[in-house]
Amino acid sequence: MLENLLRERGLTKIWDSSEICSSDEWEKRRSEILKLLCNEEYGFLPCTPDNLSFEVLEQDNKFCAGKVTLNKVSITAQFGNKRFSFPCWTSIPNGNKKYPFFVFINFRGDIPDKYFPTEEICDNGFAILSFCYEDVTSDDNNFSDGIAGVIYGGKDRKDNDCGKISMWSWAASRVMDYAKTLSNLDLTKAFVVGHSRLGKTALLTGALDARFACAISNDSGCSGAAITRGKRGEKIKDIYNSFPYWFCANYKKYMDNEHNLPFDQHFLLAAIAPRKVYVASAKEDLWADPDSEYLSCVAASEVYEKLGFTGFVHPDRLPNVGDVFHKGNIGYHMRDGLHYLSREDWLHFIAYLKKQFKI
Ligand code: GTR
Repeated sequence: MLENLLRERGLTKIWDSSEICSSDEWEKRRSEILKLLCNEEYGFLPCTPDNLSFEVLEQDNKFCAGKVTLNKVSITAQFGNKRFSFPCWTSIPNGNKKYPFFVFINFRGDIPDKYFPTEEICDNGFAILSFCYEDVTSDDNNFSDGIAGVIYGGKDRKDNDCGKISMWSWAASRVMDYAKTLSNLDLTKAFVVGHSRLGKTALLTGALDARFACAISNDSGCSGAAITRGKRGEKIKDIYNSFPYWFCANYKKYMDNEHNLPFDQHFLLAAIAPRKVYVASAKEDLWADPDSEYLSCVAASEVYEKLGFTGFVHPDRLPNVGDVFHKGNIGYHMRDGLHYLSREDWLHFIAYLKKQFKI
């Protein structure tokens, strides 16, 4: 059944050959895919800073009844004679271990937050490093503030120059740079997470930055996890008209013209392979289109299988509320309810990671 649905959508193949591929061959194809995604959709990321520095601004080692240390840290990137700083918060359990950790791209800096059950995450043995996306650059057409000001400095944005999603993703990688300086984190178990526009950002981060062992997108929808061709709810035309600054200028060519995209969003999921990717959907999030998010997982599975790994383990039907598919390198659940990053979503992410990484 699903094979027919994918055929009807007219998806572009990720990998022409039907044969198993070596990891070198895949890395070559993967870098072509990343170039395509940056060139046509998100824009190329800001250049690497000449220098990075970190400063702990505040510390509370009695957070969560004394179980967790919460630090506020300033991350500063130096580009020639320009500097840019943004705050990040680290919540790390107080035990004597190396903790697996989330890099969480959030809408707010608050801890805890409605999208962010800090104590429960830490009680489950995970640390969490979070930042507020608008501390990196504003969520609007202003390209003169934050990191955007450093990159563009008053210049116009054109063609494949980065949009805001790329900049938020750049910041998530800088948080990973900071994580590398901490001795109580397990760097082999780093997971990037985001919801909605920040779920799109988490997927791009996982695709571009191989230090993340899993990228988790919650309700990321259009230009995130969801297949664009044949998608219901939000389409490229809607998203580009409302949020042109999230993307590069080239993306507007595909408004009402999805069939000419030289890829579809399953390429973004597959670009994370052989590392893991997780897609979470909510039944009533029709603007995101849960069926299209699911079909993307089905289509991306091809790459894992050709690499000799388990891809997406799922039945041959569309998803239902309560489905939890945690057996493969592509993890998935669909819960009831609306567009939201709920505690229920976090508990599924945690269960998947515990199972897959033997945490
Ligand atoms: C919507 C947008 C979606 C989604 C959402 C969000 O308005 O159309 O693609 O990203 O915003 O980020 O909350």
